[in-house]
Amino acid sequence: MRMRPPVGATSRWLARCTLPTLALLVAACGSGPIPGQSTTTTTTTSSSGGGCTAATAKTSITIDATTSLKFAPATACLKAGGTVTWVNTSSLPHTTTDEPSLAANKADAALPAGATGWNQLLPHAGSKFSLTLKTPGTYKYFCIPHELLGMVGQITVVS
Ligand SMILES: [Cu+2]
Repeated sequence: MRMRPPVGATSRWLARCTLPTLALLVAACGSGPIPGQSTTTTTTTSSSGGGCTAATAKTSITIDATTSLKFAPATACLKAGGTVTWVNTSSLPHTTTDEPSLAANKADAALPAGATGWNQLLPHAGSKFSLTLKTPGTYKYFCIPHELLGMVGQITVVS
């Protein structure tokens, strides 16, 4: 009697393992870091952690809504009760908005518990909007037309 190799088992293994593995490899090659290329680990100073303290917080800050579809500075540190003023420095309409219900990406809007959101159009160059933030915590806001292009900002308020 001859022993036959388990052909059926092998082809089942091939179908089950090899193909998904190949697909995984292709996916990994497509999206993973390129070997040999240095992956820079950017240490972002999260303003909710280090960086923003009562000592470094400002009582008034100005944030530009720019032509390059950014808030500048993108992160700010404000003393509780301080005033933030947005200025449209571009010829495009922008908004400054912190209303979770208006965010395409929920992570782009955040308010400390008990704080009130806002939504203000800055229609043209020179448009300004000022707001006093009394409640300490992290405020994440965005520009409605440019949120998905990365026009988001964060203000940390400390007491
Ligand atoms: Cu905008």
